[in-house]
Amino acid sequence: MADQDFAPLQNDLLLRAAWGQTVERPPIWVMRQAGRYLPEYHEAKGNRDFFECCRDPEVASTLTLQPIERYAGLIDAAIIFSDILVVPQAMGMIVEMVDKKGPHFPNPLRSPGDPQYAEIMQRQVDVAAELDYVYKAITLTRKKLNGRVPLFGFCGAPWTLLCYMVEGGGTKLFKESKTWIYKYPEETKALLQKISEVCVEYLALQVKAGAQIIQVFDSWAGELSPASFKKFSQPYLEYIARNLPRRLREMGLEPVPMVVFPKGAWYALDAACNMGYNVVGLDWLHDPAEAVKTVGERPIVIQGNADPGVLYGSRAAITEAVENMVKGFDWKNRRRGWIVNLGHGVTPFVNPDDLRFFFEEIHRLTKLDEQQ
Ligand code: 1CP
Repeated sequence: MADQDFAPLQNDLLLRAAWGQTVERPPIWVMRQAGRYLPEYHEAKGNRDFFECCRDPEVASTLTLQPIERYAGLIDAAIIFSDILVVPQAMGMIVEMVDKKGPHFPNPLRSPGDPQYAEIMQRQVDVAAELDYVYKAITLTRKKLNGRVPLFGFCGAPWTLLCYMVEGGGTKLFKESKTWIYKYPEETKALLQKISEVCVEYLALQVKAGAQIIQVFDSWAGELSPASFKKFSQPYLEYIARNLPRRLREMGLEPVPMVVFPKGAWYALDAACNMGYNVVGLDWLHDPAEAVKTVGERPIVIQGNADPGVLYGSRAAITEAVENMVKGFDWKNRRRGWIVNLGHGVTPFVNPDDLRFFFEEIHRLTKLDEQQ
């Protein structure tokens, strides 16, 4: 697919902002904007298994569009309904989604001695065939969006995917992940490299299918020490940022803006600004004004970063959180360099009307005065 195969964008604010241009207002979207907090999500999903929804382009595109329809005119991007764990699946691992518990790998990669390790390292993953359903969902979603807002593609960062592959699911302890990096560093790096190569091809094929911007989610970056981040996350994030544009050129496709979200790795913000991405996502541990200072003169856009927990609070608390961002990111003076988001995904049980209020407050408080 090429861009001319789809309806022209009526709202390209997010793309202009992500390329670092001065814009009339900061674009807004939120991570996990499709999902469990929306009653229409549960209705559309019914009793279907989570991955069954991801694999059905009709269902995946319906779920992707739900927040766009509910918050029409208030948000500036859609993100394809899928999961970061489709990559380990494509690499040959079994992943199930257990209701109310999250992802579960019945047979995680416990050590480099596990015969699965050699299989994974040797297998040439057919990224086009294995993840064909994602590309179909992206193309169908682009058609259904009909130019309303741009569509994000995404993948998990190699480090975060490795955590899931070795832990077998969510964890608080990171026992297996830490065992891998501290006991088998070379085998860990080889696996991270393998995952990175799959990610580059996967993202390129998402762009080919119609994704207009991509985000790499390093949700577990903050579990690494600064020294370990340099060894086990940063080189692979850089590999993706370097090789995706190259791969897109080879495929005859235009480059797209690239976003990296190294959650929890506040110490790595300065490094993240030099990793080759256009946009760096911030979690809520960052002080916006400090982040702006760290970015300095570099042409890097920052995305974030209200505490998602504020959506459990009062309307006054939401207004205050928005005011803090508008002030901290110095929006009225800079008018560039900021994409509004939460510092992580919307959490379950958030009242969708409170999220609407958050969006409305952003619009209200970022309006430029007439004379500006
Ligand atoms: O609007 C959207 O953003 C929906 C698309 C989306 C994305 C971008 C989903 C749907 N998952 C993701 C990314 C994802 N998946 C990440 C990175 C972002 C983040 O840190 O939140 C991670 C870590 C996962 C793994 C995952 N999948 C978890 C977390 C488990 C843990 O370790 O804490 C969970 C609960 C899922 C399931 C999932 N993925 C998406 C949804 C809507 C759900 C819930 C499924 C359900 O219960 O119905």
